Amino acid sequence: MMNTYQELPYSRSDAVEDDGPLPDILAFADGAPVRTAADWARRRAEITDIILSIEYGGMPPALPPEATDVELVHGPANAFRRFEIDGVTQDTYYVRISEGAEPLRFTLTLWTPPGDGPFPVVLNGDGCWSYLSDKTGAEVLKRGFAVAFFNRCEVARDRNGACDRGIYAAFPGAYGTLSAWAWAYHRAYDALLRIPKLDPGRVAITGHSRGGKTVELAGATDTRIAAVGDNNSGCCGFSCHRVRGAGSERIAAITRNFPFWFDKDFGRWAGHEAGLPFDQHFLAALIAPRPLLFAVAHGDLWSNPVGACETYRATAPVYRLLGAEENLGIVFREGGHGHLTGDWCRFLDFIGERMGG
Ligand code: GTR
Repeated sequence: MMNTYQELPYSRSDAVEDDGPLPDILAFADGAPVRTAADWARRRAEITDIILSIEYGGMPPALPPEATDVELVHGPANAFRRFEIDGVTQDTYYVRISEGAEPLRFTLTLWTPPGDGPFPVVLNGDGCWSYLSDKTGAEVLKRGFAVAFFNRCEVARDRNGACDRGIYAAFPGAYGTLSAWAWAYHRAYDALLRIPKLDPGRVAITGHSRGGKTVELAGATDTRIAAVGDNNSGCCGFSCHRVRGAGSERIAAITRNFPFWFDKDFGRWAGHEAGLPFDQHFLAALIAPRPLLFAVAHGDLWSNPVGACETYRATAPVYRLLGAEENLGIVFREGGHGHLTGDWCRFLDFIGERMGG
């Protein structure tokens, strides 16, 4: 199911705007080549600093798992009888983070398949739009995964000028909201550690659009996350800044409409993409060698399918260096922007093959 380099449906010549070569990911900032996995570990640290500071405004403080606690507020309830899957339980938890200047809490719901586990988990934080449909949940459960979901906007609002609330009141800082949401995934992971029957070594995360940008960043900044499914993330997610197909979003538009998602100075790069010391392959490569799937819709021009192919091509050498080329995937479907049950199923097939389900 995974497209290989040769099968990608778009080439660079499909771009309507091309700002030139991408920064070489397998060369250190001083030009020295990255040849081995040990070299990559050092290059990885360099790349993390570059992209986090310029694009996302850094991250909120890293916390030890003990700083996050869970309280069961409802459950277990028997769910999913109508899908003829017997024995699925639904539990609802408050997740509390205690170490900040203000208390912080969000709600996490968990569906667990029948049996003793330990179960692999798919975690999704896009509840601000809609929680997972039962139809999608049934597909996840049938494949033997537990599914956990929450609303990332309970941690950081998706609004301009909300920088004194939620996480920003608990942990003041200059990080953008995408970083705050990524951090929420890390705390949700800490919460899962407290819940029996789950396998902490097999937690995959998936999200859509701005939620896709979020899961890439969350996977890039926490190696405990076993796999990432980036659905239609586009600009500042899986799509290359320098190579843009017709109708693509650019840094100028995204930083005008959503300045609070990013470092406060990121908008300065609008129109100066050629000079950026990174491109989005830097973010994707931070997930290597763990499984990473880009899900692209041909009709979602705003998310720049041509640029997604470029990011894929530019990330592949890192996966190759680490002997995990099969773990970088890209899939395409007809139609427009959306996180459809079919998109979930393709991600589940991808991770099922790679981390078991
Ligand atoms: C758009 C934004 C995109 C994408 C999308 C979404 O308005 O420009 O980058 O994030 O929202 O999240 O649905």
